[in-house]
Amino acid sequence: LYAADAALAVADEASALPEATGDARSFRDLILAKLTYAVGKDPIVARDHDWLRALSLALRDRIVDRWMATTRGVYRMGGKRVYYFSLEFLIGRLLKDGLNNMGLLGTAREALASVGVDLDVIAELEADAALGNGGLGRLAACFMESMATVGVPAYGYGIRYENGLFRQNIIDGWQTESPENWLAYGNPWEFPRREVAYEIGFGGAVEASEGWDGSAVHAWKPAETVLAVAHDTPVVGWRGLRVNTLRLWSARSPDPISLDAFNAGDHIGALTARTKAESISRVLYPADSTPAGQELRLRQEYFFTSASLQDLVRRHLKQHREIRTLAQKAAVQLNDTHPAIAVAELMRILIDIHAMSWADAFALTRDTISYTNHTLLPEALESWPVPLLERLLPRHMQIIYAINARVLTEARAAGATDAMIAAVSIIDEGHGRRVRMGNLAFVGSHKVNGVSALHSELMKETVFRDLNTVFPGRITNKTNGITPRRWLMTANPGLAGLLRETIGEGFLDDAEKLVALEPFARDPGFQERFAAVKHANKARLAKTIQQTLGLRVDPAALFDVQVKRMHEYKRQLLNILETIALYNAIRTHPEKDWVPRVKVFAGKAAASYTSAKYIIKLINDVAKMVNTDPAVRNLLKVAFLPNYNVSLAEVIIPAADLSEQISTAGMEASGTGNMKFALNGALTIGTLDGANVEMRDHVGADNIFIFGLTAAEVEARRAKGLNPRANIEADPALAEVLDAVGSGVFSPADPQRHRGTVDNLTNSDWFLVTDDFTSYSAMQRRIDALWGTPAAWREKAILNVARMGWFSSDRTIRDYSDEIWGLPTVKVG
Ligand code: CJB
Repeated sequence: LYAADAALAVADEASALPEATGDARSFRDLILAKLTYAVGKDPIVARDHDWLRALSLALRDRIVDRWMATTRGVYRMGGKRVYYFSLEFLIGRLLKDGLNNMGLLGTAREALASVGVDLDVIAELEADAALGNGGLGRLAACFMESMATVGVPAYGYGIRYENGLFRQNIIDGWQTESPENWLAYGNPWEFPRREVAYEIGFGGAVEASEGWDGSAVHAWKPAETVLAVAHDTPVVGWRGLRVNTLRLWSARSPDPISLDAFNAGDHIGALTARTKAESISRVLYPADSTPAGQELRLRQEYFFTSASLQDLVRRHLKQHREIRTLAQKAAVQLNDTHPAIAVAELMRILIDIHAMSWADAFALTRDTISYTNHTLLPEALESWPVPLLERLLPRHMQIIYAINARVLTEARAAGATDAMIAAVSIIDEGHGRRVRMGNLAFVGSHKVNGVSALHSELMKETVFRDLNTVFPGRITNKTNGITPRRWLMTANPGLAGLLRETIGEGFLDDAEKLVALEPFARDPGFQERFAAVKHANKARLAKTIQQTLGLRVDPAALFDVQVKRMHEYKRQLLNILETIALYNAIRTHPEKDWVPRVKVFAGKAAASYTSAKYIIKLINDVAKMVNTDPAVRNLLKVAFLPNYNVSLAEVIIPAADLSEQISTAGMEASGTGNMKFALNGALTIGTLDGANVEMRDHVGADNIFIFGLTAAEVEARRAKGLNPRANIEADPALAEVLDAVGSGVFSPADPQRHRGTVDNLTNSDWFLVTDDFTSYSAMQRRIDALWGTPAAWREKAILNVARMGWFSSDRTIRDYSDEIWGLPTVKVG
């Protein structure tokens, strides 16, 4: 091979390069062949990006072999497939995860070393695929990996956004947004399938006629058509045993250009229709828990839902010939309400295209679909104005009315009162007639799940109280999980290596085997090694902080971390206010034995979310003052790292000592960051919210720091009327902090800057920051005390790692398979 010879010549010259052996040698040859023939570069002049592409393509070849074997096997078995419908897949980088799952990490490292390339250096160049906003999107990515791991034949269906989540820049402490461009260097993982394209209609009218038996037949004649073109990415499971498909749709115009307009000299106008069509898959909506409310968003939702349903129905008919068996062969999981229009679209396909009766079609739809709810926040419950739906999807609006009429009849028969009828109705008559997508998803599903035990119970009492009465037993819980391949093995190779040496390899295949670590929790020798791994991870994060912020932090300090989307209910504000209280205390009592802390924050605010942006600014204002104040003598540092994403999370999480999970109880549906931190040996300070509750049950109440009001207490206080002024009066430290912030101590150039934030806390405080401040602060001081006894701290940290196995997304997927999808799973390893 010419390329190999050339590279070897290079290697010869640099005689210090190690020789590759065995598998590494053949993998090196594959990489060199890719570099030469697919990238078109001579190894002598290849740059890091070229090596990255060559390596990715080499790995992809190996994955594709398994992919085809899996796909063929699934077809031959003729069993059920899962279709995970999600508007978001926050997958991040794929190279290291793919290498790890294929067992090629060491091989690739050696192969590259033999040609003078450092795997870690080129891996950093891979774009971070941010096709999601936060937890919901990352959950979908973890689920895809776990489905491949536990042997659930699955397709993920979503949108191939050309621009993922915006880049966050911090300029003078303020967040600004710029477009993200993950496809700039191409995407080595995807296979465009130009031949797999579906027509997606919008607008127009419905023509009704009489069928052969006198029944009404409806034909929708859309005014506009857009093409959905498939792009497939293989998703490889642990040990490379099975590979599933992530199929993302890209929008194309059926008419790329209006030649008449072009020839008439209107060169821009000739492209208008195309631009409009393609705008559907242009950009991910930067909305997290707040509805975008734009027509384009509804178009995106229908676009990917319709394409996905058309695709799976086609696959089903091709293999099984008979539409009536759909629910036996296909389970459609709706990730939040974003694809809820699937209920009406599947009904349309079954009735209008396959001529099914209403009753049969509805039974089949319900048996096929299930729905996951991710939030109780009222502003996040999607609803669309009836006139908009009528205009954009006229046939679907008819179907929704018809579904609703039957649901309301059913509800009446079950004894529903007028108030209950109003609550279960798909149409909200109270706010200018809107279609409630949550209710549509609920009535069209056989199971509706929440994402933690607490959240699922609250669903029954709040958003879906009356629907739960009319359809008892439909709501179920599936506590979220995280994939330990990405969040332990590849993000924290130091810890994974130590665990392998200590308890063997069993935990790699079954995370619950991490319990074997328990006997080592108090072992001084093991504690030392465990602490050394943590220290190395902290040194790495310290380097990142130095490089991005020019701030020096000491890896020996307590690293106290809150990273997640910026949201008032997540209460980054509580954290920074307590940080200020600590700052004040250090200044007042410099003689005390303070524990050195580094406060790390990262997270994006939705572009339109003003109060969240002010919280970012406040954190940065505080950082500026604290970090340069000689009086604090390095006892406190504050770092806000810009542009939080999956790759940054992989650096931050393994380096944390303390994980902040401090949402107002009852408001965080589950959280998944909380699980990632604990699995990596951080202790949690948190409220009894979301999955924190179950984490406490698993790790033990002694090994987690729970403070603050419970969900029931929060509700009671809100019902009685909040009284932030009384809270502030009762805690002088809090009063001092609010005085300082409100009067501009941290913003001397603009003293009024944070007045609004303080006024809001003083006058309303919907998120109960002032109610929980005192207990939060007290808990932080207890944490300081524990830090002073390293053996006790380490014991708890090790027990967290040992007991977090249950939170593997493999367990979550097994639960979905058993209780919602009706599918078998396999043991790994
Ligand atoms: N979640 O990320 C989002 N976006 C939303 O619009 C609504 C909810 C989050 O989903 C995660 C996965 O279930 C949860 O862990 C998290 O609590 C929730 O906020």
